[in-house]
Amino acid sequence: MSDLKTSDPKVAEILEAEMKRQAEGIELIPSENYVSQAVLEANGSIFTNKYSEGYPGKRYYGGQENTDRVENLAIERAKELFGAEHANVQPYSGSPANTAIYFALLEFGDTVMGLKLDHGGHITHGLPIAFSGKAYNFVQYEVDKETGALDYDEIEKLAVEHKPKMIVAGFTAYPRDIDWKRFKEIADKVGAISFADISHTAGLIAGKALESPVPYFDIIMTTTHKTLRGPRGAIILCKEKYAKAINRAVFPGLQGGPHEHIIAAKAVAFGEALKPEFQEYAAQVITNARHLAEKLTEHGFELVSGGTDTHLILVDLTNKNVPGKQAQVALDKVGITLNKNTVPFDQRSPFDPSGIRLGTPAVTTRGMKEPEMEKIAGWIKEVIDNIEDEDTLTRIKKEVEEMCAGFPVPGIKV
Ligand code: DSN
Repeated sequence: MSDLKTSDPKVAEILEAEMKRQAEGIELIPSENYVSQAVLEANGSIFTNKYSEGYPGKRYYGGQENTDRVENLAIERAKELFGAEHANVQPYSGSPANTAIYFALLEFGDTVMGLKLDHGGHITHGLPIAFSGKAYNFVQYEVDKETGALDYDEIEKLAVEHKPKMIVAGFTAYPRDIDWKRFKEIADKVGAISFADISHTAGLIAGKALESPVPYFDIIMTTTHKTLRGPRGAIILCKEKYAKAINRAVFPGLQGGPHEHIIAAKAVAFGEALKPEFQEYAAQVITNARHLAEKLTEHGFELVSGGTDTHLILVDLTNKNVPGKQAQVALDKVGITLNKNTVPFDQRSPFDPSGIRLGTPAVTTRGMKEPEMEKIAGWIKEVIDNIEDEDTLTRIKKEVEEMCAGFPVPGIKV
């Protein structure tokens, strides 16, 4: 950062502080990860200088010989990675990508089914105060109260009753694997378009650790910065018959110029995910999550659905008498970062919910394995049991830093 340090020491200092925070702490937010130095370099590249409205071969500005090459490379790698017929790599992020999908395939007011936010869905899956919930007639399905898992018979019943034009199978706080085939059968039964939002698990699917919806579903969207370990952004994959509508909805329907520096970084990340070692990574993410879940359970924590099949764990802290917000703040103090989260049928507010959400994509990127998961579970227990004991928190912070020093973060030299 030598140029930045000279030209803008204030910003350089903030970036250095953030590097230190990322390197010295344990990142358990399940939607976060550490990208490689190569992804960082493409992300911070001179493509940020270039406008390229349109698509490769059909742009509205000159000087596109290199943007076309990099965008085509990202498209081809995305298709290969997921076995998809068509890929659009331009969406700025998950929410605009989901909005583009609705805009491409629905009329305002159409009936759509999506998982309720506090049951593990997303704001773009029909939250009443969000654009999705206002523009479309969303029918929200829930998880089962007893098991905390999806009840496919109930989803089928709702679909038969409401005859949605689209069914969204998308998840941001759901720890279990998805039966894509069953979802598709339900969609087919009522003539609905099937749309999978795999933002959280895309890296595990690309790494062949979880089953893919691509063979079954019409449309798939994923962000690129979670388990997929790329830059912040999104892609849309679909069957060829939807390609034209999707492309038109992304540009010019919703977006202007694509961010080609991000697209270059997406190409790099897809290239990395195509390598065999990414499959080892994906498998270890799940092994780590299962181990962490097991240890947390041994420490008396109640996990929604009883465990995990993925990278993500949702803990209901009600039995510990500690609200999610207080837990998040105390864990932040020791350098363990996770997020407060509602649990299904939560009696508390989303600003101070009953649960915490955590996951293993970032710690696995650093090379942490089962022994480290055991330590992390122990520290979480100690913090929750001694939430106001500053001495304990100070000691744990030091232990966390000592462990982290042995696991460098890609792209960060502290
Ligand atoms: N904000 C993302 C997450 O943390 O899951 C979803 O968009």
